[in-house]
Amino acid sequence: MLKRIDLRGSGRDGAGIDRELLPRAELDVEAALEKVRPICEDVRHRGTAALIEYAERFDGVRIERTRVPAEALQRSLAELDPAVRAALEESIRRARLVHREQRRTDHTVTVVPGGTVTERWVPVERVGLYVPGGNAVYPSSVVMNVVPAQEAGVESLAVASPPQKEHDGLPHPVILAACALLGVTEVHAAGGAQAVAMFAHGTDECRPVQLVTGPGNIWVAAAKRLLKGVIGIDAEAGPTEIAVLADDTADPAHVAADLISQAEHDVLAASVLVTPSTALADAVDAALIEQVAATKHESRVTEALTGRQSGVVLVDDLDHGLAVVDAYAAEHLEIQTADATAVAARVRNAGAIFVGPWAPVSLGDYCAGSNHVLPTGGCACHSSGLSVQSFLRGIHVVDYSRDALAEVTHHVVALAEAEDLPAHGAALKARFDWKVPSST
Ligand code: HSO
Ligand code: ZN
Repeated sequence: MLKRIDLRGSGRDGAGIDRELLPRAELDVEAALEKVRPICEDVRHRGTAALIEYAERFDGVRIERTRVPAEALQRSLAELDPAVRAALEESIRRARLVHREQRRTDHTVTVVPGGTVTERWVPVERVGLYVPGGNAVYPSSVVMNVVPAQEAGVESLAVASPPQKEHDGLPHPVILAACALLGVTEVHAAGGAQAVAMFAHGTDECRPVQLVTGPGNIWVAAAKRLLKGVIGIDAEAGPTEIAVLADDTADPAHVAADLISQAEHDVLAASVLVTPSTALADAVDAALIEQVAATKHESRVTEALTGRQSGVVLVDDLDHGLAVVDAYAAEHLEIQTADATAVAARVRNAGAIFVGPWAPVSLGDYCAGSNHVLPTGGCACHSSGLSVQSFLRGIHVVDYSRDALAEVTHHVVALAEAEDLPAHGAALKARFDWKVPSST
């Protein structure tokens, strides 16, 4: 079922693997920019009136305001399936345990006697979180975005999600219930690019935010790219991806199930198995054929697994496999090998690593305590997933005494002159009655 890429004996370490052998799908966000620009401008000028019109045009529903009334939030929570409520509560509890530990404390370094630099960690004051509402309704993503923001100390948090025709123009009720469980009180029925513009420019119902996070479709990605600068944004999320590094100790049925689990998201999702064992590759393939036939979203999964972006990579040994998974830099990487902990410790590039037979990616999607908003498209080689840090800014606070400044003035003056910026040096000299040289 999966195409096979045989790197055994090739001497190839997998460099460029995602460009040639397993090319990741790319969305043409640039092309969407031109469509999104007038929508964002319109929201900037006409505010809520524009959002109401776009709800009718794009979501097919008449709304009177974007702000979801408090009673609707409470009603959705009251009507939530108790099993889903219990699961969300556990997901939130575990995520809080992990993210609380990511908080940072201010740190002061005494550079010289009387001269200190403190790094002060300050949360962004107001954040907008976008939650998609189309094919994918992911209350778990509400948890993964809201929990780190709250643990970072963000004071004001607003959620936007598309108005749903089936729900009287309110966002999906499970999204509303998740917001209520998390203590989010400001939710707006707004979707697509117009929701990002609402966050960026503000309306009479929604104060502008400073940072927008959360997944979304191509229009949301284009609006984020367009308005970056007016607002901060998180990374642009691409299709989800799973790589499994496995040897013949792995259970092929479990490996197959995990590959299918992420293929279920999207026809463009990437499922990659890297193994030195042809026996495992054969067994996983057989298990895939059996399991895919029985899975609910069979056609989507089949398209993802047979797409150019998915496949089995045969490698010489685990060292070779590690080089390949590092080159690929998967969003999610499972290690299903003997001594998985030691193998996992050697991985350099991955959004998140799932160690051994009892840590499937689906656990991390919902209830491990880890965050599931992770770098895709190979960005795991330079970026991290969403965390408390994503909502903090480190501000350097510089505090020098007269003596500490006097002692370093000649160095500042020398560097300023080397850069032909004598006024920089003069700013220090002026404090010590140094004569400012005339510029002849
Ligand atoms: N695997 C997705 C997150 C998700 N899975 C949400 C299920 N719901 C990207 O990490
Ligand atoms: Zn998932």
